[in-house]
Amino acid sequence: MIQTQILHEAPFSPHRLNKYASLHACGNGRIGIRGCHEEAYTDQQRGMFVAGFYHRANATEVTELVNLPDITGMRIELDGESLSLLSGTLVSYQRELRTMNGELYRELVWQSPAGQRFRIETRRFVALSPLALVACRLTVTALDAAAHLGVSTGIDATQTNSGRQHLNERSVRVFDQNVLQGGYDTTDGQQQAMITSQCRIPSGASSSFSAKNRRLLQHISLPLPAGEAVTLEKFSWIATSLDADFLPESDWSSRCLASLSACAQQGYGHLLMENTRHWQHYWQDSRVCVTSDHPQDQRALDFALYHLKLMIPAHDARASVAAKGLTGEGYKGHVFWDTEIFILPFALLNAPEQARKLLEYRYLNLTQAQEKARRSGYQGALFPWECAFSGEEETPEFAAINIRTGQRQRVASAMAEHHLVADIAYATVGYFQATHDREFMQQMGLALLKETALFWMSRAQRRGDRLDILNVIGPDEYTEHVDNNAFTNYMAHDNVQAACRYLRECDQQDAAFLAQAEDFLAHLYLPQPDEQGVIAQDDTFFSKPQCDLTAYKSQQGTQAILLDYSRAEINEMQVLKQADVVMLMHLLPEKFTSGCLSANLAFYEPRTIHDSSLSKSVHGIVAARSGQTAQALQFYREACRIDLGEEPHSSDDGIHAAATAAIWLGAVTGFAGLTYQSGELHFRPSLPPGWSRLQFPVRWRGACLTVCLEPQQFILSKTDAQPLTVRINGTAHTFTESLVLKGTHDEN
Ligand code: IFM
Repeated sequence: MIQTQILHEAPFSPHRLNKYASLHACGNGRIGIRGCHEEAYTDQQRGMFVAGFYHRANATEVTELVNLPDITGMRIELDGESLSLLSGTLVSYQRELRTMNGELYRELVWQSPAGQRFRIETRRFVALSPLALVACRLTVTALDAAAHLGVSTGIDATQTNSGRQHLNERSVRVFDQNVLQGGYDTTDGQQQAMITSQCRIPSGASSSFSAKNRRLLQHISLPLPAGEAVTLEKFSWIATSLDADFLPESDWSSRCLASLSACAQQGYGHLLMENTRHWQHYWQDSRVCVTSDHPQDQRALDFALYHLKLMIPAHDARASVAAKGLTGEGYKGHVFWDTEIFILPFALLNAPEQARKLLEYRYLNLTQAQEKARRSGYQGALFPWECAFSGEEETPEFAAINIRTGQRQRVASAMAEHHLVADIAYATVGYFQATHDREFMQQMGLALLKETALFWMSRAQRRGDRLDILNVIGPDEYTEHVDNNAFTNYMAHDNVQAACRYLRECDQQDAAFLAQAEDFLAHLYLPQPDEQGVIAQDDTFFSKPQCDLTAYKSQQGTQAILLDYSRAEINEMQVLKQADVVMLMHLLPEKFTSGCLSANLAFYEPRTIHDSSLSKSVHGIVAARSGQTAQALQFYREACRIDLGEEPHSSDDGIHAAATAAIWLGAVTGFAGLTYQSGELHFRPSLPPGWSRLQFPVRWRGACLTVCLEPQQFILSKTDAQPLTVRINGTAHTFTESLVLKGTHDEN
């Protein structure tokens, strides 16, 4: 059994309710359930989400991932007193997420205001298989004297997305005095959800049911003999109209009842054992192991891989990864470049078929992207900056209101943050490099590459002898509407180059396209490093004044600078929200020297607040690649703390999916220096101080590799005997089963 790190919450604090609801979420890539307590607390935000289940509440709102009716809530009454950790006395408390099997576990002793002590244990998990199953268990022991237990639980459709109600209750029923079922339609009638729940209650318990005010509940009442543990189990089946086996109403209802009953019969313990088996396969195949003087490093990696499993919808190409995964309402559940650039590499090198699905998601939305390009006056495909289910642009028109001015700030990303187009092409190339999946290339990849390339070719403007890309927002969202953002130009160039290459290789020559593309490649302006090795972020960046960011850096992640300056003012200063040129160095490191990486890191980092969670990790990777391992480790650990740090509200509306994936990226592409974009597997190992071993698996063109780095040696092994060529610090090595190299660490 692989004992991955447990994520503890201790002690209980009402201030951290929502942070831990996000961190302690359970899920399986299809369903995500926030790790809320069974009993209610005023500020606690419950949440259950299904990947791809989006809806727009009304014309003034944006589409969002629907917060579905709640099934985990329980009102627990002990001798007539409602359990609340804010009343009575909390004698002992322990809550932990068991990443090794996906179970959220809580054990506490509570002394009620009347002075009676009870031991309470709650457990829950979302099954990895079947993907519709959720299991919960409550065990109560009266420690002092016999008592009475009352539990009310069921399906609570008063749940909203922060007040926005997406669902109409279509039907509620109780079957056989035992099973609850609620049928819900989105208010536009386009999607349906069917939730079925059933409790296994001890003999001697009595039960009644109620359906009132959108709550379908079972009320269970039973005696608690002194010192005897009493257990209640609850199983739920979450079905939606997105499911492959979705059926017309009555068949659907009975199918859900039958599926749930078959699982419930097995009982919580057996189902948990099955779930443990599935999670153990996952850990066996994907775990990154680090031997470090800092136990938090392994904990961060286990946390990241746990949540990566929860966020990637491996079952359905119509859904992708939301910016908060399925752990909260943040960013409305929309999909950003975070997926292709931060999350997809993990899928690609561990379960490539999942990376293929993420790209298929974009391919399925190609027509909408072509339409967006047309509407904006361009050719090819302009993918929406924020995407949900329809493939349309979902970026809200306005950001949150500024309560001092009463003004809403327009969000310009949908109009100008176009680098996403090249990011998708970049991921397409990476997928092909790592898999040589020719069928994908023929069916989807070439279309993605060509349409994205056509976009750039129409987007660039000829000024004199060169082509410029004007009026864009690069990754740094504090700098808007600039010309020749270096990141965008280099990535666009890479995009068009890849389109030409693969169209030629796949014999899909289109003479007119290739001629136009060659002209684009020859003339697109690619800003070069200056004498210090620094590349200008855009045409005007160097002419802007630098300002002291100390105060803002100390509050990074909070966007505190927006309280002191308007966006227009920030735009005129050398202030970065997040990695931009440094991001370019991360994605296309082979285009720049190690000295150039260091120079840009040194120049841009003091000007970067890291107000985006996508920033720190990338600085860490570039620092590692340029041999500055101590600095890299510092960035890495700070990036790990975005969700795992002490800040009580950092993750209230969901974990940061990209930052979570970047914990894996930092270890693998940073400290092991793994790259694959150019076609071969490259390593540039640079273990940081305090790390004596780093080991992780890689799937590469059908082979299963294990990579192991130690300070003085680098070991690669694989299970098949096919020769494979890899590059270590630039030197090619061909091996069959294993490769052991001494003294490989990059000293530059
Ligand atoms: O995609 C990011 C963007 O780069 C910075 N703001 C948040 C988005 C979602 O994570």
